[in-house]
Amino acid sequence: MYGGGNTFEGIQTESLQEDPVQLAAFEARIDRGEKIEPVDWMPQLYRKQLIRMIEQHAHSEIIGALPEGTWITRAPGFKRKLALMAKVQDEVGHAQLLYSAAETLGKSREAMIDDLISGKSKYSNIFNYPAYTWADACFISWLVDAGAIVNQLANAKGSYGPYCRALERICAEESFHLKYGHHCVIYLATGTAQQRQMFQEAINRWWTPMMHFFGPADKISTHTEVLMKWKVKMSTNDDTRNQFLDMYIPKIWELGFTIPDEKLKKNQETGRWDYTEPDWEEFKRVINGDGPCNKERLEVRRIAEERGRWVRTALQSPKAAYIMPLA
Ligand code: FAQ
Repeated sequence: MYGGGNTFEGIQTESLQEDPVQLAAFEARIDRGEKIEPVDWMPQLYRKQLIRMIEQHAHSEIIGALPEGTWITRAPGFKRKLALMAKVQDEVGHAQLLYSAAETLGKSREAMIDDLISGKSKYSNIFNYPAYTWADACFISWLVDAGAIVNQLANAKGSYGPYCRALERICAEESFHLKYGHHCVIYLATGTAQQRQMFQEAINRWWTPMMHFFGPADKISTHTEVLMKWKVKMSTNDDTRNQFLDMYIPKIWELGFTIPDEKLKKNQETGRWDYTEPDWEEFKRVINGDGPCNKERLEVRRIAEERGRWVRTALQSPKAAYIMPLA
């Protein structure tokens, strides 16, 4: 098992006591493909796992806005600036939808943000890497969004109503991001030798984090089994990774770029992709706070939280609106 055993917040995942009659009725509803709503009975572990996963997803959207956000002022041309600004705004909007979905399960938004800033909660590994060049920003808009869509389209058919509805809306917006990202990459791919080289270097930098993005290999994943049983996760990490490779490797190769993995090829017998197992020790370090940009990302969030406090206070108290600072 990955991450130190089958515990969740100190609770043995397999020993939570539930009323067997209620549990059986709940599982029958899941098997029939019904949606579970906030007012419905649900096992404690289902609730906890959903909070963990939706909260991590929300944090990923809000932190995910940062590497691309730094490119808004430097994007090449007015139209690219406008499009990127809209995309970054969308990502922050996705976080709002997801925090609202997680709140229906009983954890407050403030508690979630506190856990993000203190490092208690995780967020996607991939946003802890720097976007050095415009081509890095294009890689994120095309391929990271593509990976997110593969994962989210599957999970939108899952069992928890508020999360699935949020994912449907998010996927619709992500599809525009994907088109935008693809357009940016085609432009580089059909540009000068230097532009092509820039994107090739971005692929080389981002390939390992991209392989990590779908989560640890199934044989070392902690939560997949229970999440699949209760249809929170609709595809295992390896299956989602494979689906992404199936859809996007041909597109990358078609543009004449290479992937920095000599073992990467479609295995005709298994119908799946063979690849070099990405370094899971690096993954573990990055998701636990020791990636190239973790400290910077959380510091930006902490400052934003601090600077925005007076706005939240003002919104909660109409009187405070009259004593807001001017700057
Ligand atoms: N990064 O047992 P599993 C986006 C952790 S949205 C960091 O396999 P699980 C949009 C995991 O939490 C991107 N940590 O976990 C966008 C657990 O640790 P814990 C986010 C990861 O939950 C695009 C441990 O490893 N998408 O990109 C990662 O069954 C462009 C064991 O792993 C979602 O969150 C990771 N990649 O499967 C924004 C989708 N993978 O909690 C801006 C919803 C695993 O025990 C620009 N989430 N860990 O301490 C999921 O589908 C699942 O949670 C997985 C992980 C598949 C991410």
